[in-house]
Amino acid sequence: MNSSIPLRAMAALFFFTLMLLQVPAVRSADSATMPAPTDRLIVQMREPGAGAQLASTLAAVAGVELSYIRAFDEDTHIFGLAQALPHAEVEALAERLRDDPEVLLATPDTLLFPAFEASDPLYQEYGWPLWAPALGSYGIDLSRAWDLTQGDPNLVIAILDTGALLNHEDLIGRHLATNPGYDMLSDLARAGDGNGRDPDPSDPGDFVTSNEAASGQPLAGCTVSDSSWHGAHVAGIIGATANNARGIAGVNQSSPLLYLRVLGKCGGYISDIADGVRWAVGLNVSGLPRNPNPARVINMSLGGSGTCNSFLQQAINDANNQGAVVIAAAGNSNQAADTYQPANCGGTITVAAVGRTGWRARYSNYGPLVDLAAPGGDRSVDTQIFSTVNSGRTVPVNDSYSAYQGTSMATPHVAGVVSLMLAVNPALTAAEVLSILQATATPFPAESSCIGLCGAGILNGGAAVDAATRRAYSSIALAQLHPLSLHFGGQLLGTASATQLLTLSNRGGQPLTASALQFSGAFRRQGGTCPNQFPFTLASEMSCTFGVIFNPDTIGQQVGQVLLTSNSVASPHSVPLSGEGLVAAATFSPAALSFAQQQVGTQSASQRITLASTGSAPLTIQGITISGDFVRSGGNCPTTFPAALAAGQSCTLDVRFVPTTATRTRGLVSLSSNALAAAAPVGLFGTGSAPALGFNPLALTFAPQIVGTTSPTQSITLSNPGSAPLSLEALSLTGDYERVGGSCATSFPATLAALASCSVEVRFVPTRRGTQEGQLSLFSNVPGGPYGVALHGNGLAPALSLTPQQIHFGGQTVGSPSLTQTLILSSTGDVPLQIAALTLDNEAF
Ligand SMILES: [Ca+2]
Ligand SMILES: [Ca+2]
Ligand SMILES: [Ca+2]
Repeated sequence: MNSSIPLRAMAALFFFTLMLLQVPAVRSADSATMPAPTDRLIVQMREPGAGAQLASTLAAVAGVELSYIRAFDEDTHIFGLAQALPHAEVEALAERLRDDPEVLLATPDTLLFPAFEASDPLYQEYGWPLWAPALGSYGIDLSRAWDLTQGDPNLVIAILDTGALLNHEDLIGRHLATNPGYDMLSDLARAGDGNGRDPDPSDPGDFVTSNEAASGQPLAGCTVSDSSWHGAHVAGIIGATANNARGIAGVNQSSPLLYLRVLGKCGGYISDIADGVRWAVGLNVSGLPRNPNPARVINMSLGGSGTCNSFLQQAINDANNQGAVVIAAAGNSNQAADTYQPANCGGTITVAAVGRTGWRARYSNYGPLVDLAAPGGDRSVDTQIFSTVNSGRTVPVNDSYSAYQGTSMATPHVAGVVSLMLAVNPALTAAEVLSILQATATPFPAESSCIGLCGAGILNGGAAVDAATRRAYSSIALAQLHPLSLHFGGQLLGTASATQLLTLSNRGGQPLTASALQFSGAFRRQGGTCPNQFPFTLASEMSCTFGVIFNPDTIGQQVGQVLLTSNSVASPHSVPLSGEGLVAAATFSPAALSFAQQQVGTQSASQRITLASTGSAPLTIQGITISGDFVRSGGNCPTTFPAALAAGQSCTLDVRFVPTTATRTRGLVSLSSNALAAAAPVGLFGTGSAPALGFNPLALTFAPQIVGTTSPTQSITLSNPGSAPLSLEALSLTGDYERVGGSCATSFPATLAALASCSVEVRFVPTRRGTQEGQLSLFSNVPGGPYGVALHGNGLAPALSLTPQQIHFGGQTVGSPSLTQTLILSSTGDVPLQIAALTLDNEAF
């Protein structure tokens, strides 16, 4: 083996020189590049027989050492060379073998490779390949196709590639649980999973390390690279789960994916690929159990230079004869596809790649062998094609997504659409599929670099599936209800949803007679353009609409269906209906609030109530009322109505107690809303408190008192029989009365506690005679004041009167006395008159 090391290295060098310089092929005038070097030959003998004994015989014919690898068929065998040789040399050996009369056919067992170019995952918008074609964006109009079918669960799609990521989040469950496919790699070094062929097609990674590619190693001369996850990327384009809020959407949502692992590290042998084709369609492959789930669609996003290998061609013919449609990548070498296999094999639909703009992707092969083009991405003008991969650079690590470009990415778009065409019209042959694809293709935009070079146009999935449907149903009536289901979302109990339209179309060639439309569940018809009376007839290609509303009467998820009975094939047609009955509900917490005793006319501190919207529908609040001696003081609940509180949300109400009476009082916080059951109001409790004022006695009478003298003191008791402190603001006395003491405050303001009392000592100091009224007044916080005590007293004083007021004596002789006249002095006062002196102020009297 040591002697082969330099030869291997030289062979690899030779291969890459040819690739880089684009040297014309030795044997084929119209082949611009050479297939990769190989170390294997496929030889078909004229008679069946054990191949192992043929090795030495054929080695003598070929003039080189040959080892027996395995049986390809009962008459066909794979032989190994001592080292990989350039394709031309292996072809020369094959030609020598073909000259042997025992040999029917001999070819190099060429290596083929994934037809893609990976790149950094830079993508802002990656959905364009599936969108409807529009100026400047040439997608495949998948939504139109999906109106007709999302795939047939009984139709199998085979993917011949690097293997599967069976548990990728966007691919899990998309293969048959009992049959994920097969690992066809027979070469241990390329397989990388520790064995040869096995029933697990999982992709362990197709990375090539520098050690593996080193001189003398089995993969000597291979390009050192990270794992591509190419097979998973292709599988995602065909069948990644849509509408799962993850990753991407594949073209087909129902048909199982069957993985044939035929490419490993540094490509895969044509013999393994041909076996993969045969196994995929349920044909016998030497040494393997038969595939119990034959595929109708085969995707081959792979290839390599060279004319179509006859063994591969035979396998493709066999697959076609089994009814399978084979779709192959045109190749990425920017040259005519007739130099690239299996694109140049008969019985394949060969797919070139366009970028978003509908121009040929700069790498895409082209030419007369190309049947049509499909989105493959072109990083020089668009975002490439985004699909399912793994983040591992060698072995699998985490689910991931990445944007690749290539005819590898264009091909699965076609394979996916073909699977949808066969879902609506299983009778189509491969030739009919191709003719429909070409007839319905979107024309290349004006001046596109693809015109005349990339087949009939750009894949139009919507038009192709539609045409496949029409072809199937030209002689019958075919009712189609669109959309495939109606979802109404949440709807408040007892209310009707907005109307959604269901379109009835007659896709068949004969008149459709609709005889009944029945609803189940909380759904019913509401208008639409279809007649109200049944039966009615719809001509071919005509459509009308039924309006549908959801009017729930029970809470929670609800399903129903609309069932159309007609003369259509597959009648009755049903459309699932779904919706959720929602209810608004509200609760207050806590159930009651108790406030501390609060003085009348003052306000308490706030206490908080929480209002929660506990139903499944938004709570519409019509109002929040608070009764009794309570007021709202804040919180974030709405203050203007109506207002909405989303389901699950809550808000707060702050409430104060503002008593108006000194009693225990009760109030309520109540809600007016759309809640099905009214929220229990919150009880509010509090006791008002107030001061009171009492006097004892209520009036005070003093004994008569001589003016200018001071009476004995009398006591007035002032009491607060209330429940709040009494504020004493001032105490005043009017009249001839004065305060001389007592326990009540003497400076103001002052406070008299609830249930306390004090005294005021008062005396009477009359300044004049007679009745003297006075008042003790108390100014306080008791409403309606001031209140007071009336004071009564009587001032006493002496008085006199003289009668008459004047005395006249008349003329009188000097020296002689007059007659006596009498002057009467009377004591007219309240007390005895004390006479201190009586004087006359003229000596003549
Ligand atoms: Ca294996
Ligand atoms: Ca395996
Ligand atoms: Ca998805």
